[in-house]
Amino acid sequence: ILAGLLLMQVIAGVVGNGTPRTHPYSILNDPQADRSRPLNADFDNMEVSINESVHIWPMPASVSKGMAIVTLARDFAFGQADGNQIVSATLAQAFSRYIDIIYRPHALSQVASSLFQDSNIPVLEQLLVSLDPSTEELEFEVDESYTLKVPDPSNPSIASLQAANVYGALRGLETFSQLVSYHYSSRSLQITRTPWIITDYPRFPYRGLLIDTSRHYQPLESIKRVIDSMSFAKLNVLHWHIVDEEAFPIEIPSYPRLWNGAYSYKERYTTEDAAEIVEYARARGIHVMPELDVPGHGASWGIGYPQLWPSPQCNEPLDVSKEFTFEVIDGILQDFRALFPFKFAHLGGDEVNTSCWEDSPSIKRWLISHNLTGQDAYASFVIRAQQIAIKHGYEPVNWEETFNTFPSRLSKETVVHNWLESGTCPRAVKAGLRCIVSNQGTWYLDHLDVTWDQFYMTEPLVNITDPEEQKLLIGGEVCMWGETVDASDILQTIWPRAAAAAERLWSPLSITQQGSSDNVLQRLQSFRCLLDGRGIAAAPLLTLSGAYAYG
Ligand code: CP6
Repeated sequence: ILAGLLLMQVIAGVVGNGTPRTHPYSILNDPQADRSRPLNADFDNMEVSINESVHIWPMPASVSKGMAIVTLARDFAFGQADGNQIVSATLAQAFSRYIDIIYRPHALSQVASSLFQDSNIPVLEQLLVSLDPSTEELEFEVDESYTLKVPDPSNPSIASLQAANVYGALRGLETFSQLVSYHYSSRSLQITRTPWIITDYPRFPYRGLLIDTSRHYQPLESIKRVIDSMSFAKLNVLHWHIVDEEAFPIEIPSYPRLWNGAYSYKERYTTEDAAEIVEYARARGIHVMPELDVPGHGASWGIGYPQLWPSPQCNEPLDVSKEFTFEVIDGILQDFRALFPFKFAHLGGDEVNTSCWEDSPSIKRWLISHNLTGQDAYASFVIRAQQIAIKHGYEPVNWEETFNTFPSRLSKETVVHNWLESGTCPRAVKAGLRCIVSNQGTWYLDHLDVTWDQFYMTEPLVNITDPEEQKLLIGGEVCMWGETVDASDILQTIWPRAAAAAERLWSPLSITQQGSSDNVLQRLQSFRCLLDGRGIAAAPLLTLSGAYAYG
């Protein structure tokens, strides 16, 4: 029956709010509720002034707004502009998500359904989306631009959203949802400051967030909430640091004992789980980049395959002297290729201490016979892992130590991932390599003393002036390492500070370079409330004493 209903909606070309919603926890269902007081009396003094600017986060590239107002029709719906076109499955899903988002806090609209549509205010019946013929495939650098008009001048009862493809449309739907607010006394959903004309596109194609499921396992539902919240901030790459020395939680069919290194049988991801995460993210315009951090962070691999350990006293870096080590990497990357369609795979390469190799007699003999120092062997390990990744169709990303130690040996396809020094990306792009900024001083979310404005003020292009070099800086990523967070606190540790970086990565420099002013703070406060309203725990920006939270 559900499938039939959905099909009918798809045939009709719209997915919308045909019937008014009730909320299971509505005051209407509460036998204790005091019904003697008119509800609107409680809320009238909370009326939002029509002159108050509507807050959008991250700020679009170009915004023009007016002084009028529209109210959403009771049966407001999303649709595709060309009625003959079949609604894309991705778009149809997004329509239903955004109808839920727009209506979720408004159970009270039921109370006075006769007032729901204020006849003095123009009514917006539909948001119609037009897409150029497009692919549903989520490719890196897919065009995420859109133009949103509310209402459309050609027809005041509709809003229009134009995008090159469904992924631009997703960004535009998010912006549209941020324009809608609940108007208490009339019990209506309104968009103030119309007409809006918003033209928007991202500043950088790579806007990432790292999560780490090795230090603490994250249940699928926790990862999905992270993905939901990323889409609200227009972040588009989930860097999944799946495995590290503490635990190996993912199933690798080619080497089925690897996930013996998980914390427990429950704290693991099957290949189906991973595929579910990838599809969940894709439907929200988010790429998933898996990481295999070699050779330094691999101790957990040896739980299932102890021959990967250099010696009983030395569990990492992985044994550089054995062919088996590279066979396992080959098997993992082959299995990854079937699960993770993103063009990049992250191969780690950070924090490699080679003294352990030199202390292991068999590896020391191997080093001598191959005339290699520990550092040489580190470089050749990373290069070989890169070649395996490239063979499987991935372009490799590596942490900056690889570039800092042996820049000329890295594949030209390498993306350097900064974390240590602010000068790394300027040097990497000068050397012709692409680079991602994750400055640990300002973009590491596990550093709780770093404030939102430090996140906001981190400029990826600092000290990169040549336009050709600027193009190689593909974006940035905030990092939520897992040592101190699990499902109980990951969201409020990520948010709202990650949002500050998200605006830096999405909005034009002309907007963010004006700095972390009170205006920006107010808008970020609104975004934090929006997250909380959507069920995403986001921490307060201000404490009650007025000091900034986080330092
Ligand atoms: N794990 C891995 C980590 C870190 C890195 N790699 C890390 C280092 C320093 C800080 C935070 C995280 N926990 N595999 C560095 C890229 Cl402050």
